Amino acid sequence: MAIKRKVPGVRNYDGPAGGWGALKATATAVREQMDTLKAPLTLMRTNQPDGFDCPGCAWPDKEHKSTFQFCENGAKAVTWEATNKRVTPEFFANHPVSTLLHRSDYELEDLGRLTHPLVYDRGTDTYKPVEWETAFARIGEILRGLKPDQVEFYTSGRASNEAAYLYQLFAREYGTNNFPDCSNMCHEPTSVGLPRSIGMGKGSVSLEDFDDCELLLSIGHNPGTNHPRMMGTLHELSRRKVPIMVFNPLRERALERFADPQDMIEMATYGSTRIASTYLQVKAGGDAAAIKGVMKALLELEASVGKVIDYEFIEQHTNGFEALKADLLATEWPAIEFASGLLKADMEKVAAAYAKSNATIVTYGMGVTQHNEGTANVRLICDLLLLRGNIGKPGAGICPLRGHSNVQGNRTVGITEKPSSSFLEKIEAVLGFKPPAEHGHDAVQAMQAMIAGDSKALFCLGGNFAVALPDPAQCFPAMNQLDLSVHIGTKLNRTHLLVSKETYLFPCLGRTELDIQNGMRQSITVEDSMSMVHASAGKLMPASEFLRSEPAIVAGMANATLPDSKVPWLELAADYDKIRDLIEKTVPGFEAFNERIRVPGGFRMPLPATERIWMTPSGKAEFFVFPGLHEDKEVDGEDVLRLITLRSHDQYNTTIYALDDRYRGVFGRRDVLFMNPADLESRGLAHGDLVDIETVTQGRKMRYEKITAIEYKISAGSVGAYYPEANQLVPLDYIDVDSGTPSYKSVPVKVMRSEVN
Ligand SMILES: Nc1nc2c(c(=O)[nH]1)N[C@H]1C(S)=C(S)[C@@H](COP(=O)(O)OP(=O)(O)OC[C@H]3O[C@@H](n4cnc5c(=O)[nH]c(N)nc54)[C@H](O)[C@@H]3O)O[C@H]1N2
Ligand SMILES: Nc1nc2c(c(=O)[nH]1)N[C@H]1C(S)=C(S)[C@@H](COP(=O)(O)OP(=O)(O)OC[C@H]3O[C@@H](n4cnc5c(=O)[nH]c(N)nc54)[C@H](O)[C@@H]3O)O[C@H]1N2
Ligand SMILES: [Mo]
Repeated sequence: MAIKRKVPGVRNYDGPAGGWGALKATATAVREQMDTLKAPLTLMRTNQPDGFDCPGCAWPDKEHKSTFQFCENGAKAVTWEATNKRVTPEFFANHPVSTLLHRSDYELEDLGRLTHPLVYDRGTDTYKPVEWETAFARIGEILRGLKPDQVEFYTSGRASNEAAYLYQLFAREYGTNNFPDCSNMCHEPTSVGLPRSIGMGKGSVSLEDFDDCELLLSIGHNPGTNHPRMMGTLHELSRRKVPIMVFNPLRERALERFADPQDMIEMATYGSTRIASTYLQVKAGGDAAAIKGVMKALLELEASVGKVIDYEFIEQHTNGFEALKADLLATEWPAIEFASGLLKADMEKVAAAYAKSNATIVTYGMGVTQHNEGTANVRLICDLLLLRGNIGKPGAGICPLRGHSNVQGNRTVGITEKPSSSFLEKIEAVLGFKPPAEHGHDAVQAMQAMIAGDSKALFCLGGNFAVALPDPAQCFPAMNQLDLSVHIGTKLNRTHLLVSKETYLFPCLGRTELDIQNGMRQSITVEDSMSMVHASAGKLMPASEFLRSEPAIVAGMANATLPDSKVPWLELAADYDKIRDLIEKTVPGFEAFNERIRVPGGFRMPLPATERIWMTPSGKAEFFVFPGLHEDKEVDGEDVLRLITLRSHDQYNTTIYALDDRYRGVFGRRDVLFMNPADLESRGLAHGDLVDIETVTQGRKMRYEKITAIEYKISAGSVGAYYPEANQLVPLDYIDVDSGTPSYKSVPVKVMRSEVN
């Protein structure tokens, strides 16, 4: 075999995930962003009972206990916000927007925290400071001249419950349900699929369930990077000898081996713990076939040894088992093997472990949801769990790993383009205005309406809307056509620079910062992945004296827009307890809200399925028959590969902290394409060759040119590249029809050698 060529910035990573490398990376993040004296205290306050909630991820903490939970990527999220760097009006005066657009996403956010409210000045092509009230008045004036359904209200899941609640009230009193949100690009298949199967749109497990669980199936998520606090739980499970079976096209180091920085002995001895007991490298989009295979093997086990299917549970609690069984029996093994990329023996092994386990948890992430059949995938996972009564019993259940730290809470308090009639009725009864009933736009629909010129204004409560969406070639110009765009953010990003006829950029307080309103320190609330609602209160001095809180900015805009409003906007923004009182009166599950968040750890939202109460139309959990074996629309052509777009270890969505992806062995660069050796070879390519990627679409040509192909442990037929760069290959209408979520994990592409000139 030929010796593998050396590729700059690409090398093997042999160590475990976590360990001393994680401590070193944390130290670097701190040194580059913060005053080293201030940093330790700030990090110690993360996720403490009286401190702030980590903005890094939505994994819960055990009773918000007081031992400091070390987490590398949590530390990056905190230091990124608590940075000493500032991007000031002087900077903006000297840097026209058109020149800033040449900077990378990494360079833009690295400029530091925004300090002043800004308005775009077309004459000089610069952002200039503006008075808050002047800006609000002008925004109100423009909005009063537009039809409400021409305006889009985007939310990124970092916003607090209080900010999100006021925001939806503002949009609804103004007259629209246009609520594109980051969830529409993320876990919408969970929010749509779970209610159909188990009668609620949220996960059913609590952190304590992991203590009783006997088998964990991890499908399509990368916790070492994206849910780092989950690694402590996985580490404990492995030490308890609980089998952890992973389905993932890529070999993710943290799912193989992890050294827990909390574990002194492991650290001192350079030891590590195996995580996955079985690692199944499915094809991208092969999970549906794989899960069907596991269920088919389970039926075969039932036929041979018996006592595998929980008939009592099925009889009492479910509908549709016979149809599922018939479908599984009719599906042939060779087709399952082909579509999943796994062997029958692999799926039988999982089925055997599953049959043995008295309590099984399935955790899943974007590898499941971001496919053409994302919603159906979620339902298939429910099928698997229902077959053995694994919902509504201790140690078992379904565990979607949410993205942003409060994305679940945003949905709970009303950020949805399809509100229920009971919620709207409550709003009318309590607030005294009639909110619109007609459904609004989700994220892709909002952008499509902007491209068509139908939508004229866009509000962004956080996030990086245009960059997070697919197809920048279409989305970026659409931003420029708008009459108005208004951004509430902490740091500068590309969406802010895609200016409209009038554009405002409002700097807000972050999670870590003191929020004083009317002389009183305020706290906000968030809901984690396991439906625990708790308070969070920042402690740091704000990045600038001109910042306002998100609730204050939203209330200010609403107050200036709606002269006859029924809502006492400024009173609410002056005391968040009053916002929580309104949430309590209009959203179920928030009884005694203000009292219960004063208890450390907060409280859990009601989750009927955990008590085997099924809020489906039939009153039972519903089995679902996944149509066929393919998660993604098939396309012709033998040399078609499936492109997975994913996150590096040094990024938070579109925020790039640094250019390394340590566990995958990539350093100082992001322009690589992970490929299986066989796929390289069959194209006459070698590790390190420059390639072009082209999307196989009927429409316009989409190409990503001159990217370096590297050999990687990824399943044959699947290739991987980093998001957001690879969004130029994802068509905007390439979605899961049920949920509207883009299929970012399965773009059909061809890979060819670049023409070097
Ligand atoms: N540090 C950090 N933390 C984060 C984020 C971040 O960017 N950085 N983002 C936050 C957000 S918003 C979210 S949604 C979550 C995202 O967390 P994840 O769900 O972990 O997201 P991805 O990085 O997109 O990784 C998806 C994983 O799925 C695998 N995969 C891809 N396609 C398939 C498939 O077809 N089948 C299977 N079985 N696996 C597949 C990939 O190899 C990868 O390991 O993390 C949140 N937390
Ligand atoms: N190709 C591809 N595309 C994807 C994905 C993928 O896997 N592949 N994943 C999708 C997913 S899961 C998601 S969730 C979306 C993410 O989409 P978004 O949520 O829109 O994007 P983020 O990158 O998280 O937003 C970063 C910006 O948020 C702002 N920000 C940070 N903290 C705060 C705060 O406290 N308050 C306010 N107001 N603003 C703040 C900063 O200005 C920062 O620039 O991207 C989606 N896009
Ligand atoms: Mo997400």
